[in-house]
Amino acid sequence: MDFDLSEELIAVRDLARDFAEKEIAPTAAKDDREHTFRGDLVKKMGDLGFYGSVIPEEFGGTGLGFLAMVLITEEIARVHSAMRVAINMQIGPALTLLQFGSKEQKEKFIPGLVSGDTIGCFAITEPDAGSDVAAMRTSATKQGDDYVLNGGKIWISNGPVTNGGLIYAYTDRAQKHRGMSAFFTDWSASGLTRKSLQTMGAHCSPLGELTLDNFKIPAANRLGNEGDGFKICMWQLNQTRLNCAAGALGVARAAQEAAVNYCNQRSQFGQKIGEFQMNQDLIAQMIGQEEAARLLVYRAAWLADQKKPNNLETSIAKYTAAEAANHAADAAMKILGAYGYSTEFPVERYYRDAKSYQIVEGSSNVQKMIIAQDALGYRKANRA
Ligand code: GRA
Repeated sequence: MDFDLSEELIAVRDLARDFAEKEIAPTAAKDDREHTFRGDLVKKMGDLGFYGSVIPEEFGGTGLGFLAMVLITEEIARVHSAMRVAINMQIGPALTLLQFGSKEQKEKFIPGLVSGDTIGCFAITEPDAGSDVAAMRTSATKQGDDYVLNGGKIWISNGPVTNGGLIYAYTDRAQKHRGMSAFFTDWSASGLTRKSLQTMGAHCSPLGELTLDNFKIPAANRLGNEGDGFKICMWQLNQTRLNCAAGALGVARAAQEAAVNYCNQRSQFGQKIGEFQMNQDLIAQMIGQEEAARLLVYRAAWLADQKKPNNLETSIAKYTAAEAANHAADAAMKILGAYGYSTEFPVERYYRDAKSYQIVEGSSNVQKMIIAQDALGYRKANRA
C-alpha cells in the first residue's frame, strides 16, 4: 500500500488550493450572503482543468484520474462548499456521456462541460421521487425525431442556469425501472419553466424546479437504448456521490482547522482554550473522523482509477465523510461559541453547508441502506 501522492497529484492539489484561497476565499462570505452564482469562477475552474481530470484528452480533459478529482474537490469545498457543487455539475454529465454516449454525443457535448462553457446539471429528483428514484413520473414520448417530455424535476442543482445536462424520464412506465431512459438536453426548447429554490446552505449553487410541458429533446440525444435510464442513473450517482464525499471531507477539514486555530488564539480563565481537555476531546474526534473519511474517499477514488468496482466503498466514504463534516461543524461551533454562531465568521456557513451532505446524492440513510444490505447479503452494492 502506497500512501504517497505522485508529484503530479501534489501539483494539481496545490493548484486547486491556491486557486481556492486566492480566487474563491476573498468573496466567499459575501457571495454566500448575497446568494451569488459565480459563473466567472466556474469558467476559471474549467480553464484550469478542474472538470477534466476524469475525462481523456481527446474530449478536452487531462485524464489525471479520480484521485485528482477528489483532491481538487476537497480543496475547493474546504474554502467554499457551494463552489464544489459546480464541479459535480460539470463532471457528472461529462462522465456519464463518456460512459454511455455515442461518438457523436461525446464529441458534441463533453468538451463544453469540461471547459465550463456549458453549465451542466443532472435532473433526477422529483417531488415524489427523492431516495426512490424509480418512483419518478416524468414521461418521454417518442414523436417523430424527438421525445416529448412532460412532468417536473425539483431540487436540481444549476437548474436555474444550466444550458446542458442530463434528464431521466420514463419512456415506458409499465416496465417499472426498466422503462426509464436518459437524455442530454441544452434546455433551449420551449415548454420549460424554471423556478429558483432557496435552502439553508450552499447559497452560491443555484437550485431549481424545472417544469416540463411538451418539452422536446431530439431522439439523437438519448443515451444508450430506451430502458437503460435506471442503470445509467445508478452508475452516474456512484460517480457524483464520490464528488460529494470529497466535498464533505473539505468541509470537515475547514471546520477542524477553524477550531484548532481558535483554540490556539482564544484565552479564557487565564489559559488558551485548547488546554481544556473538553476541547481537546472535540479536536481529537474531529481529526480522527476527518482522517478516516479521507482514507475512505481516496480509496474509493483509487479503486475507480484501477477500473475496479467501488459502489460499496463510495457509499461508505460518502456516509462517513458527511457525518464527519456535520460532527466537525457542530464541534467547531461549540468551540467558537458566539464567534461560531455569528454570521461574521465562516463556521456557521460550514455548519449550514455540512447539512447538505447528509441529504444530497443519496441521503446518509440511503448510504447506510446500501452498506448494510450488502453486508447482510440482501443486495450486492458493487457492480462490474
Ligand atoms: O434487477 P434489474 O436487472 O432490473 O437491476 C436492478 C439492479 O441490479 C435495478 O437496478 C440495478 N441497480 C444497479 N445497476 C447498476 C441497482 N443499483 C445499481 C448500480 N449501482 N449500478 C433495480 O435495483 P434496486 O436495488 O431494486 O433499486 P431501488 O431499490 O429502486 O433503488 C436503489 C437505491 C435506493 C440505491 C437508489 O434508488 C438510490 O441510489 N437512491 C438514492 C437517490 C439519489 O442518490 N439521488 C440523488 C439525486 S441528485 C443530487 O442529490 C444532486 C446533488 C448535487 C451535489 O450536491 O453535488
